[in-house]
Amino acid sequence: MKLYDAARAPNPRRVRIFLHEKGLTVPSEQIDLGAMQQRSSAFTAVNPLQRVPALVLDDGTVITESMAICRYFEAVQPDPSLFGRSAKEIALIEMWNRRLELNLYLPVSHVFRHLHPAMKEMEVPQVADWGEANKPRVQEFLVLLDGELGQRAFVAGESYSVADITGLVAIDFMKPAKLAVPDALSNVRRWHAQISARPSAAA
Ligand SMILES: N[C@@H](CCC(=O)N[C@@H](CS)C(=O)NCC(=O)O)C(=O)O
Repeated sequence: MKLYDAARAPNPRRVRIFLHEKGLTVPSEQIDLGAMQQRSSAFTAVNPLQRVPALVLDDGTVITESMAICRYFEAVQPDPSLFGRSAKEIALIEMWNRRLELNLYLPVSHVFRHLHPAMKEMEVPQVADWGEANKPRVQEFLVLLDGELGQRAFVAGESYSVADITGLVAIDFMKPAKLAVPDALSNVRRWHAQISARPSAAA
């Protein structure tokens, strides 16, 4: 088995945090996104979409998409559960993970990819207006999230889940995107501090 990883990129970090929470270690190979190694013919043969992470199983099966990789490991090792156990837990974790991906992670990523000079080569064409258009979307969703986090300890309930991993990575991705969580959103700040203190956050 081999995990194609990229040390500073947010999606591979979701998988690394997930593996750490599960207590799993997987052999990995770094893909240097700065050097555009994801576009090499060797890596394109692994993932024609030229994105990391990618997991290659011992039988040669390739799994891409961070959440598909996490689901694979959840099935291989169910404890601790990060996608939920009861029908209600599973649905709520899925709902919050999707909400965080679509309404926080993606807008932050559009801001970063369309406005940061370092992304000029990777994001073609860079559309500055699209980057700017996503800034208020980030702030609007954070306000909603702050209200939700006033009612419970973690995004999807009283237990840490994969939705918290997506949330942590999305909030940390705001820094290179030159975005910040407003001081007034104290529930988001408390939750972020709490999940950042878990050893897995350093993965
Ligand atoms: N939907 C994919 C997205 C993967 C993705 O966009 N990965 C980024 C790094 S965070 C990447 O490989 N970017 C390279 C590029 O844009 O050329 C997932 O969830 O894993």
